[in-house]
Amino acid sequence: MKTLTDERAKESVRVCPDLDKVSKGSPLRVGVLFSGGPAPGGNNVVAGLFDALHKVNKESILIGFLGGPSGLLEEKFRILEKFEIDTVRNLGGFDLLGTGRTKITTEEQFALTKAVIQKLQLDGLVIIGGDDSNTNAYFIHDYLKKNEVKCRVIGIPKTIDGDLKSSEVEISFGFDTASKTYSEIIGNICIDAKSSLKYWHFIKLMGRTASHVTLECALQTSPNIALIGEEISQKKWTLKELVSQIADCVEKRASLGKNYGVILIPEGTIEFIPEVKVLIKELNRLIEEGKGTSDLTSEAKDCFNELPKDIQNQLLEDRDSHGNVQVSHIETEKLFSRMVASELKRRGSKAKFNPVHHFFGYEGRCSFPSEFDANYCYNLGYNAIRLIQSQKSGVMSVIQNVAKDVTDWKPAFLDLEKALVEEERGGKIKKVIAKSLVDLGGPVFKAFLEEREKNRIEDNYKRPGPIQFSGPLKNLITKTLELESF
Ligand code: FBP
Repeated sequence: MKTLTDERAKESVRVCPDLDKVSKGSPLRVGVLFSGGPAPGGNNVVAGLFDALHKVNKESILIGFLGGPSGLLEEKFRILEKFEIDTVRNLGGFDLLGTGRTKITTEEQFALTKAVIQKLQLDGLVIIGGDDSNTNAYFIHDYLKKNEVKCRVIGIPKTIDGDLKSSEVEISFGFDTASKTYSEIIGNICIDAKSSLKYWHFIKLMGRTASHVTLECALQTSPNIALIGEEISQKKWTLKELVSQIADCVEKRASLGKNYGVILIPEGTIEFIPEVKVLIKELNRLIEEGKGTSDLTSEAKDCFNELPKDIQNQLLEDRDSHGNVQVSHIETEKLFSRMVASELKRRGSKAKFNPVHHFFGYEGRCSFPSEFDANYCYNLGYNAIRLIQSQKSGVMSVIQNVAKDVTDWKPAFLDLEKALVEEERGGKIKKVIAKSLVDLGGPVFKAFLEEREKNRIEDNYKRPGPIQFSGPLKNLITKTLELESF
């Protein structure tokens, strides 16, 4: 029986004209690893690497490290063969190799990395990851350079969060597919809300810090409310103020006979609310020092005590490898709906309020990559080999002009050292690649503002439908990329 999966894997991708010119040369040995959360298109980066390597020389070898950066440290790897890559082309998932969040930071880890690279005689190492992983790529490059190891280190911009971008890097891969995947489901929920007429849908969306995914989904679907973390931070809206804004909308709609609605909440919201931000910062420090909530300052304690018990417990859960709260584990959608219910009760409101909760995150990270991500990722991988061939190291593989047709795409690179800025991390000043947050003066947020007020009251819901792989709409790009590029 034919399956969509098998058929999709057989489809060809498009390479931009400048990349077709990979020159023949001696065989190369290149290692690759995934780092951080999965994002649709990773397999096509690997396929691009593999095909370009074999175009350089049929004897070239691509080595995949298993389980993320720890695979490199622990020498867990596999030589990748054409037959297995052919089964995953154009398909989502990082399961070909697995991924992980280990960071290579200590002298011992750098020395181990160097030893493994030398043992495997690698000409190049490709790190497919987000801002932290690309920061790590720079420091691995720096260590190898100082130790005169001739292995080129190349980063690939990955994250569904869309926060690894700049004037040089127009978009991270995975954002296009993930936001379209969520938008399809949100659009369906909007229409269900308008059909069933009785539910308020509180939808939390992934995006560790930045609200790009929520903003894109809001433009695609026109929900009644979409919170944008960056705006909350700029306007210093408190939790109470936000709850009050939502309760106002619920009451206003109820007065028009609409006891339903849809609200989008970026998972990072919690860390943008000023008093919760202070609380989280204090909790992070206390947890690191092995202390408890009794040591919170009175301001932080007040905020903590206002939160429902389960949210309090979630805030006390284990931190990620960078010492951060794992925002994807905090049920912000429930926090808001409960506080709105209490606020409506406090006001003696007659509005009928039946909340339903959703979290869309993991289900968007391994979906079939859109036509955009499939092509983009393949070109990023292909370009990485060209960069290794031209002796570039400590750079990110970049493809520019991507809002246009593939024939107009331009391969380039970003010097990672130039992208580093100093930031406080875990109480220390560190050089990192900064996350790109939503620009409140930018065209995307402005487009959102144009619709915001009327969407609160009117039902302007849009349903973008599923991602298309053929036909006239297969090359649709995100509104974010469209608005930022023209
Ligand atoms: P990356 O930045 O590594 O691409 O990961 C992004 C992300 O999907 C966030 O949206 C989310 O908060 C986080 O990963 C979840 O991480 P985990 O997979 O460790 O639960």
